[in-house]
Amino acid sequence: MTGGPADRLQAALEALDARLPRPEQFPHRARGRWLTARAGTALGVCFVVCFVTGVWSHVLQHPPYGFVPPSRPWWGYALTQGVHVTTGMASIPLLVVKLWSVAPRFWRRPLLPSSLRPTRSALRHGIERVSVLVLVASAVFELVTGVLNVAQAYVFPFFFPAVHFAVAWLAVGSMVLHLAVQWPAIRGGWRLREARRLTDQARGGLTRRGVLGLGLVGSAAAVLTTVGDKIPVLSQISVFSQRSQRGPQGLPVNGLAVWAGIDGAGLAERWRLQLVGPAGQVVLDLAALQGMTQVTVRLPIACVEGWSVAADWTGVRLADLAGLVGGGTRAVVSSPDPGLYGRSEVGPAAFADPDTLIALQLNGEPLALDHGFPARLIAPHRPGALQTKWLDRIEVVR
Ligand SMILES: Nc1nc2c(c(=O)[nH]1)N[C@H]1C(S)=C(S)[C@@H](COP(=O)(O)O)O[C@H]1N2
Ligand SMILES: [Mo]
Repeated sequence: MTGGPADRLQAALEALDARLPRPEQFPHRARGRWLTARAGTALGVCFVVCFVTGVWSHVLQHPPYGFVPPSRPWWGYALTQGVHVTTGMASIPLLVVKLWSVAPRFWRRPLLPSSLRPTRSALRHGIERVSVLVLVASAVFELVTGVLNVAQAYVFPFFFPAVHFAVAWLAVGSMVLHLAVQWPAIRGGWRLREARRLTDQARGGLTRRGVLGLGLVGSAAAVLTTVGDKIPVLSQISVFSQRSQRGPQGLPVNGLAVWAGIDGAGLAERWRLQLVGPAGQVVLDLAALQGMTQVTVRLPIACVEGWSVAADWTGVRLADLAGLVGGGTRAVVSSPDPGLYGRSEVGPAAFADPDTLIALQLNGEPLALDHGFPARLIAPHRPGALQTKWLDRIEVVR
């Protein structure tokens, strides 16, 4: 009899293995490749669309060096971000069904390394398990942080956009790996037509069609209950999206004046806009801006949270103002708001766009204080976060 530490460890592992559950202990007639392949494909399609629109949204909000964000089509950001948030919401019930359908497989053997000497197949098995773990963890992380952000519950101890973006690559990378490994099983699952033989325990309960239907109906419900924040006719049934009509002048507010330290008392008289450009500096008061050519455009505020609401904006073209200080190709606009969105850059396409305004009015009235009184930026195809409010300085760059 050998009683070395290696043997004792081996015996302990085997004992533990015998006590842990096995996949066969969780039978259900709906579980199996038929359901997994279909729920997984629907989830995969949602995830890919969500990823692509998310990357585009990220690049528009944080343009990498040398990239010029296009200013057309004017509805581009509202569409991409609307699709991003909607496909994310649609993914949640599909992910629940997909995980339910494969969950017992977590207990597949070998669960623990059966020997201390790793074999090639044990290694392959281990890598596959770790990649599934990364996929599930990153997918759940993306959906949870996304929902919290949309709900404006900023509970994260990290900068949401950077982390949500980084983890998305982890999710997509492990999804590609997962697809490659599971490709035969997915194809097999789609080809399965005839009913499988059922074990006695597995009878009863929902059929696989029933569970898949539940996932798809849940997905449609998730979309319908949230999409009203960008499609006004659906706002009545979209109980989870009451953001569409809140706020003064029929427009939701993101970033209150009090948070930004903006005091409205006597602001109209006190306020000055400092314009700096290649030809020098000009300081304008509100009357001077109102005396310039006024233009009205209809453009949405399209927030990263997925809501978008269009409005009529009236003000002075950025290019006209830039002309007062020698013109240029781009600008940095800023406000006294010390927060993250207190300033933004206007790239060459937006700078030259005739619809890019320093808006003084919203829907025919002077801007409400919370919408950026006395002056804010409004530009086409621009993330809401970059439609900077309470401007007091514009720096024109050649
Ligand atoms: N100075 C400043 N501008 C800002 C913000 C802010 O917090 N401070 N919030 C931004 C965000 S995230 C959005 S979605 C829009 C919302 O504009 P609204 O409040 O007029 O709807 O303003 C943007 N401009
Ligand atoms: Mo926003």
